[in-house]
Amino acid sequence: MDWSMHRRLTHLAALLCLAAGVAGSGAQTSVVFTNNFDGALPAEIQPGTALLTGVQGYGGLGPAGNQFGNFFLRSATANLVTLTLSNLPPHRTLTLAMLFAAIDSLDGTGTFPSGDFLAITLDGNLIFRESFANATLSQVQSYVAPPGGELARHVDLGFTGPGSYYTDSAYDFGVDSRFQGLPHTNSTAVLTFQIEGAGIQDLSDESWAMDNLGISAAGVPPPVITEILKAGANVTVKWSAVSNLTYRVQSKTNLSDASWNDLAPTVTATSSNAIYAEPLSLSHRFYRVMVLP
Ligand SMILES: [Ca+2]
Ligand SMILES: [Ca+2]
Ligand SMILES: [Ca+2]
Repeated sequence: MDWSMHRRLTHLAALLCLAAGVAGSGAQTSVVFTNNFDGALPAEIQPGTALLTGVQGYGGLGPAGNQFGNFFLRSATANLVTLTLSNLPPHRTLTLAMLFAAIDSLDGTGTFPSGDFLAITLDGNLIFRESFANATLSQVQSYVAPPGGELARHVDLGFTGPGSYYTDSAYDFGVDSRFQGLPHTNSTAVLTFQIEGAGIQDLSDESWAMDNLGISAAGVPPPVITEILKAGANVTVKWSAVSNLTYRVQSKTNLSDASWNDLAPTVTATSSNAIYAEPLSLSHRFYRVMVLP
């Protein structure tokens, strides 16, 4: 080993420590969509026949900072509401939060007029399908809310009624773990919401609404450099990665250099480790890796 190579390896060893030292931050969570339905509908929502509607007696239901208010998106049963998201940041899971209004005489599980199931899909995969019942106490509702999830049950909150078959219920899906940490990595996501089944009736008989809809993305661990080696005529940089995510490697010759150089090409990971090689002759000594959106 000549002197210059010794110096290089000394620097590479020092860098390995540096990279491990700065990589301790945890996975990040970011809100990628939120809407309280109090203004014009955003382009991401395709409502079908659903309409922005005053919340009536639902107003104020919910925990502080997450209450039904002003308007929500009210839908007839059978109508499909679609949320289409694009340009999502790198992520491994999505979490859905919303306030759900079960309005008037939804009839739960059974044969007509029963058969009123809220179905939610993510990229065509069913992630939730449960029935909701308001009309009589003997009807079967399959949905069981977790603690804090039921905001009202069999209460007159407006729309058709009061009383008889037309009482109403309200739920906070944001506290239900079933909507948290949904596996997802694509940069686009399509969510659909629909009450379907054998029990579909008209808007004056039964309906539903959503308020304070939010989607957050989480779970991208920061890349951690695990190895920097001289391999033949190259220096190789290896790091922990997530399949299908794209990474950029940067380098600088001296740590005191003002800026990092973008190395080309970027690397799209195909496994839990990714690797980049550059010729030794470029004399870079310090490397870092970032995940690209
Ligand atoms: Ca609202
Ligand atoms: Ca009602
Ligand atoms: Ca029904």
